[in-house]
Amino acid sequence: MFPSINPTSTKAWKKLQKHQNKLSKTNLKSLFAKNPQRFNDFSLQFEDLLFDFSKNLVDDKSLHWLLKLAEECGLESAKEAIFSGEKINATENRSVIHHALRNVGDIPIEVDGINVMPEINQTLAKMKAFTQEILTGRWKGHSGKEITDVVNIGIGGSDLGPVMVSEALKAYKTKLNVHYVSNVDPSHLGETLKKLDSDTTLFIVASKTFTTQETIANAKAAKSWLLDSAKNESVVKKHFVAISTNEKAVSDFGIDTANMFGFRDWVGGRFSVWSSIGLSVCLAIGYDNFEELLEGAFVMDLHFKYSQPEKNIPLMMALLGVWYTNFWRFNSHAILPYSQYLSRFPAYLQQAEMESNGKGVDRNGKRINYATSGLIWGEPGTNGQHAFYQLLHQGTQTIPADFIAFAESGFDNEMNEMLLANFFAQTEALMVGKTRKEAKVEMDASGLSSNEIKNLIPFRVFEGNRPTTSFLFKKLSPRSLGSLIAAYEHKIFVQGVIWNIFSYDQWGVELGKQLAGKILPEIKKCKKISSHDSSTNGLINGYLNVK
Ligand code: G6Q
Repeated sequence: MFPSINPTSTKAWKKLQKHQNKLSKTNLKSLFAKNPQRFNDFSLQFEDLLFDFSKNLVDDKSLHWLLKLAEECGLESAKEAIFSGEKINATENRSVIHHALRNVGDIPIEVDGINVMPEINQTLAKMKAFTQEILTGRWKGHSGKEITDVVNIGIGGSDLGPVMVSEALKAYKTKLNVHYVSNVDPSHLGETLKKLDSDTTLFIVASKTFTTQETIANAKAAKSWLLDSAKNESVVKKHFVAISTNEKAVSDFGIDTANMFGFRDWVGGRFSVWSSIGLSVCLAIGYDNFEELLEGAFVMDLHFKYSQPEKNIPLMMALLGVWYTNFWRFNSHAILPYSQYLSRFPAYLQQAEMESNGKGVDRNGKRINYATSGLIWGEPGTNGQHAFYQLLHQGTQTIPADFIAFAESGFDNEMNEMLLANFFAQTEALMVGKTRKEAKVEMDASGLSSNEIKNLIPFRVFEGNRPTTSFLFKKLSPRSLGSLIAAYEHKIFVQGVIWNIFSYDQWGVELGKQLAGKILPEIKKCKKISSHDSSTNGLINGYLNVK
């Protein structure tokens, strides 16, 4: 296991504290003025991705010490540990090798002395064959009709990845309509089923554990819906398949285990889109495109594994995050894709980053006294511009943001250029702002009186100096998306190493589940409750009164 190091005890941490103090006295505009080569010095190219981090509050010295920080925190041995299958998810005694799922180079990766690649390749072959069965119409529903609609029932990691990727790659859509149901709110399944015909609908129950309350409740309701029209339990095998690690529970549910797609406990839910959890993606975009998604992630894995630190995109992403979180005390980070296709990407990253690195105890079980993951949030541009960008530009908090765009759209070029003009303009505006002088010249030109100018000027000034990172891809394709997701995964890993936390467990989601399990039988009894705090009692009793 790689060493557990308190990052605040490193030499680099102290240097960075001092340096931040110095750098806070300058601003982005002067950093650009000082170095005409700044864009060249602080941007990287990877395949068709131009990664521009020059509009960040960094200089050579900050990068030097941030790289040293990663080194002092044992990043190299941590990388060795994750890629070689060591059980770095120590609180669950598991390896963390989701990268094996996209190891298209087929390099052997061992867990407990066994190469996992043959099993992964077998599962991929099964997914491919199944996708072909459905897409060619060889697989028939109980009344002999072809499948037209697929409903993936899953939640959290068994939903967010597949739904995000299917949405992002809609341009590659097959003839199937793929729907996603996650919420135990009955309206989610109910509204989805309203549009569907049970003869032509296939359900994928996606649950690593196959015990998740919401998923099992939705799957049972879907089964009743099917049986309402089909009236015969034997039809279940034609309309239900499962993705799980729990064969017994799948079989107990009534799903033929021949139609079960497995994966292993070394895949965390939020990193499972690459596994058989991606079956709905295969059906949504076709198997070949799913394979390209894997390839895109694979090449990013190689880039992360082997590129020099100064040229390593995920490493830079991680270091910038640590720099802002721990040294500038910026506690939120916006994800702003200039692509409607990526509308679910911020939500996906919310889980990936916050569930992984939203931790307050270090790898020795000790409470930590430095910040870890801040809030991750966002919406596609330009919609966000007409909503919350006000705060980004003139609010009291500085919120570093990732801007993501694609040069080609596949649709109207004129509109796409409008979108891109906004993408370029926003990062520029956030950086340069608008001085009093500039605001005054502008208002003079618009014919305002000097009194009006005097009153309005404080509101028309933009301080600027708000950091952004731009990701400009040529095209949104399965390959580029795979690389983008994998880059964020590696960012999360690096940050977890520096923060000295366990990134791959999620104990924080347990307490609420336990309490819900206790409350459900209580509300079923329909009797006044007094066993909780007065607020919870009051709410439950309020519900019982109106029920
Ligand atoms: C992700 C989490 C969590 C998980 C869901 C669904 O990393 O573990 O979001 O994916 O709770 O779990 P199941 O797949 O077991 O239903």
